[in-house]
Amino acid sequence: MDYIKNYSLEGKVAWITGASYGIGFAIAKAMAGAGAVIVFNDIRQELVDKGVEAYKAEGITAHGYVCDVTDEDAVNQVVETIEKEVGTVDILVNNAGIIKRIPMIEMAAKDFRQVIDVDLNAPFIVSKAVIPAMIKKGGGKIINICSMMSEFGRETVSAYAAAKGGLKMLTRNIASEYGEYNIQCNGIGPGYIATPQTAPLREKQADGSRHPFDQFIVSKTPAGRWGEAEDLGGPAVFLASSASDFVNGQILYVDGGIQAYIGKQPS
Ligand code: NAP
Ligand code: GCO
Repeated sequence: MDYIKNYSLEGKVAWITGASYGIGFAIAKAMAGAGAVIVFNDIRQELVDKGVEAYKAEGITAHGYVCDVTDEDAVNQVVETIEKEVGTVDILVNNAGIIKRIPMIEMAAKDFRQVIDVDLNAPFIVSKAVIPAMIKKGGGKIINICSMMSEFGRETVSAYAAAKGGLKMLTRNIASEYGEYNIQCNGIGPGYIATPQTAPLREKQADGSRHPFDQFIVSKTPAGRWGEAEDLGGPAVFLASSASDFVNGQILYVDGGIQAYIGKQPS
């Protein structure tokens, strides 16, 4: 039997939120490579247009929509449009996310709320919008992009850690509540990945030396490097495919081993 077929996404519609670039873009590329039809959204038309071009450069005809994932009416509208223009969403990747690195006692409540809104409320809104059609269709896959901050805290990321910790439990609750409808909901917990979101943590210092956080992460990661967005493609295809039909409510950490390692003694 051709076992690799279990990893095929042929004929599936995959919606990766906020996937004009970064991790979402890499996951969409991998899913397209496994046969999925790609749908993505971003907040601004120019970013959607840029994203469509970027996918085209990879030989992918992606369907792009302008949609702020925190806006429930806009999300419900775009789901209706996707279902008309592309088809029922079989695979949802709640990828869109923001971070604000501010010491907690200096953080304005509105900033805290905005991070929670994008990183936790939006996955609730988008999942709620696609689950009814998944139930009608006989099943579906939801993948929430969690984080190491679903498990750990660190200075200046209180809102983000609270959101990603909540997203871990939302993942488990969707798995619990909708597993009987053949819907599997799992999370991917990336380690430290080289994308625009983490660019400030890798910026060269004035004297040309590496950012202290860059050195810290590399010394804490057995793989001895930052992750690339492409490192997440394979795990995402696995969780989107029938090869993972009995995997539910799990967070798959893709972190180069950072959570297993005490860290290299500073030289
Ligand atoms: P990124 O480069 O900042 O990309 C985030 C994407 O989300 C952008 O396309 C952004 O669009 C979109 N987005 C933000 N707010 C949105 C909204 N309200 N509606 C629609 N789209 C929105 O981040 P990334 O590094 O690729 O991260 C992607 C996901 O992985 C996030 O959930 C992040 O928390 C998570 N993650 C990242 C890392 C890492 O090390 N990079 C590690 C663990 C988890 P705009 O450009 O229009 O804002
Ligand atoms: C930070 C980073 C991390 C990564 C990621 C780690 O400031 O600590 O942005 O939060 O984005 O979430 O898994």
